[in-house]
Amino acid sequence: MAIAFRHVVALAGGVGGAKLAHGLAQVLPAEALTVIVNTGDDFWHYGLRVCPDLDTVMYTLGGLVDPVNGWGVSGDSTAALGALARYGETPWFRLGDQDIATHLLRTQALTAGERLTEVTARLSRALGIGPSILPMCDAPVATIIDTAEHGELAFQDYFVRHRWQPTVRGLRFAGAEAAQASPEVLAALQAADAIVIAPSNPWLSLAPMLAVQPIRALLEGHSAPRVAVSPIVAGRAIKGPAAKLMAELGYPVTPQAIADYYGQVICGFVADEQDVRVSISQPVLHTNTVMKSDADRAGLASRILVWLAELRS
Ligand code: FO1
Repeated sequence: MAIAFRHVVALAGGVGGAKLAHGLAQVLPAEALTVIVNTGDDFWHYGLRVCPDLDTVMYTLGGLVDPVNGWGVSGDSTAALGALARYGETPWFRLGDQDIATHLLRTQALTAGERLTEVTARLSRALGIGPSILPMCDAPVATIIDTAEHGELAFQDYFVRHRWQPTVRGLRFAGAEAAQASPEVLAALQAADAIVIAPSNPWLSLAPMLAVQPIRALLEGHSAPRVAVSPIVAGRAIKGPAAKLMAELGYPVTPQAIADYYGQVICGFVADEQDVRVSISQPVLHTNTVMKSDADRAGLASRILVWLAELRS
């Protein structure tokens, strides 16, 4: 496929975002792709700085990711967790032994004063990854979930410890008001000639990014074509709590509600072919968005790029 773009920026959260980023990486030259990743789910765990969405994107583009979970390293052992249990700990967050190496190096670098952007670039390069992977910002931002049952929960407490079962009443992004997009994120967005919002959870993965100054304003005023891919297909989330959370926050569980939520951030919307009957007010591309194989990822990425080129002209 002849690629009509010099610099595509993808905004991604966890597993769904990483799959589309991998599709784009298969069809674009490495220097033509930057993936900006949510860090609102980052947290400190046993003294280590863990950045699950960043690592999910890094392991996916590096060909290391666990194909069943979609996160963590394929074939990883859990000896460290077993050793923690020997001390009476109840490890609720499954950190694999190889994964811990990433957190050790990142924590060491951050403690020595390196920026998260810099250490992420170094780790990605070491894994042989060509496209740029950028955290949304260098300052810590923490997604906090207000739940009916437990009040406010830190993101991973809600997502993993409570298996996203508590009822969500609201969300906030602690630290976002003081955080600024990094110079690398600003440069990537300014140079972008096409922007793709991956089928990540709009409230949990994209909203933290849009809360970091000046990402929303840059997107809303951007001259490049900008599309979002629906994480909701036929009334259900492909993975994770998107459908449940939308219902709890009072939204209809439809692709239209997602498109409305993004508003001026996008100028086109990609909905699944199963949702052809759903009315969507933006220009819409109906296609298969369910990515079961590497070929599905590349196929979806190609179709989106072709459509972006049409939107531009
Ligand atoms: N998700 C789980 O559901 N359970 C886990 O124990 C878990 C561990 C984990 C370790 C490293 C990592 O990079 C991701 C991990 N995830 C786990 C996924 C992660 O919590 C979520 O996918 C994201 O934070 C939401 O996008």
